[in-house]
Amino acid sequence: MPIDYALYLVTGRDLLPPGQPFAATLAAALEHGVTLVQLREKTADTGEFLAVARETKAICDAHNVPLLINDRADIALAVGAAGVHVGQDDMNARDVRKLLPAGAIVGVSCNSADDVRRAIADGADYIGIGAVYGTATKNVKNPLLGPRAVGPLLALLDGTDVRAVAIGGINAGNLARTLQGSVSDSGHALDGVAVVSDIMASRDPAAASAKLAGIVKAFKEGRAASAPSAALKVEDLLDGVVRVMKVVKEINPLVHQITNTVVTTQSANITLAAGGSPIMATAPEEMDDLAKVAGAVLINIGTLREDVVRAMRVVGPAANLSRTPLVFDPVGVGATDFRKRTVKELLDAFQISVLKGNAGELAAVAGSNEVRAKGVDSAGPGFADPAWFVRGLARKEKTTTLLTGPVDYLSDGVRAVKIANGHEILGRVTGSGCMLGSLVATYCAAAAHVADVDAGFDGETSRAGSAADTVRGDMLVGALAGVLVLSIAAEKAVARGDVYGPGTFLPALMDEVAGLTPGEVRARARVEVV
Ligand code: 3NM
Repeated sequence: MPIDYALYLVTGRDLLPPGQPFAATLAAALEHGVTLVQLREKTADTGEFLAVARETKAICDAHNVPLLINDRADIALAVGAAGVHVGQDDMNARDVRKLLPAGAIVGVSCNSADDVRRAIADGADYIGIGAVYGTATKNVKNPLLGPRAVGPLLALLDGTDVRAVAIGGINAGNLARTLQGSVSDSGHALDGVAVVSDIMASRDPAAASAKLAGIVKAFKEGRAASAPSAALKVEDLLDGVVRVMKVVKEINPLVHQITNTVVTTQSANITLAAGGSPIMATAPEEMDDLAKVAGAVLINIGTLREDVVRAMRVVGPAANLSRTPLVFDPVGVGATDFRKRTVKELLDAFQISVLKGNAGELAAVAGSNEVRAKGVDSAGPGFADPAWFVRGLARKEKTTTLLTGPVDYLSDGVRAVKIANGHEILGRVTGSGCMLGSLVATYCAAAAHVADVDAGFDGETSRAGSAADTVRGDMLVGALAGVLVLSIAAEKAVARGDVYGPGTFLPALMDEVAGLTPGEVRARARVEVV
């Protein structure tokens, strides 16, 4: 039987909700997207293990899904299972294989590069990489990897037939990030994910499985669909900008913004000026509801506080679940250890759609020493090759990346442009970068709407299944629209006779954003492919 690793259920009978029969959970999971099962029994004696294995095998057979047995080749043989999964403390893959019939599947748990190399050398068919996130299901002694440490392990499998799944704390909220964030620099992606509690402990294992299976399927289809063409025409991008500007005025997207206390009012106002509808909620209790209805979400970490971080932890996975564009502005991330730690944690926990920052901030996110930060500002002359840097960071974080400065650079990892609009006065008022984040989020909401319209969805159909990627819409166009609107409005504002300096500039900027037409943006845009 061919093995499909897409959604791998590892059992844990102790996690079943009270009164829920194991067989019912298993059958529901198999009927709703689970493609492979591992029976994992850590406390049962041999007789009980065998009895459960027989029952499990019969249910898996009825659904045509292969069964693997954790650790015990004897049980696998007794029930005719497809193979065995071993951990680092169990018999090694080579010895297990000797006990099993030809063609049996052998999988190995791996946490490090050494584990992966050994599994390859021992002839494993697949590896389980974990633990990615914290989990209460298993007493994990090794370091938690986070999705971004999975890619380098996947790269070790390049050129082999060894398949890979990730495991540990994976649920529907972090699944998109797990899949996207773990793609290696060489383009190696996970074959699937393994979950225990998200299905086993669920009162509705059918819905839980269907949700997970849908996200894996969307990710795989998104990768199979043609990559964005590197042959990029500025005119096409500007057509896109014109369209999203019009759409914002038509649909007035709700833009949910968790931002800092310095800029909240002006960020809300600039969103309104562009045609969006801002909501600046920060209470963790509201986050689930808002992520479902918002056209886009902005997370800005200026004036960061732990209670607001709690809200960010909720809103990110919720936005991923509804495939809502998520713009991330790591304000002043280089300034303190708290901000650095928080950004690392958040970027591991959910998939962002656009990352925006100045040179100091993005250097800190990338772990580059090339540019230093001074508080929330950059210090020094910037990157020697900003286009190369921004394209590389976009690839690494699997997100459209916007590097702001006197000239702005924008890339989705394939396409890259530079934008030469703007005015130095933007650096003399506080929060111009934050307002840019608000505008980017506003136009990304429109870009997502455009994608839904083009896919034939009418707003009534569930958008969760409406396109073959984890984010809907062209985020490069959304981000470009934000940059052009703010910078061209700034150029127009400073040219006015009633603007004498930063004090009179800010209200004039609001007016110019409100009055700016798509035609003016197209005519004044100074965009170049790089
Ligand atoms: N193996 P849940 S983590 C069985 O790191 C197992 O190898 C892990 O359970 C590893 O999906 C883990 O409930 C438990 O977090 C995963």
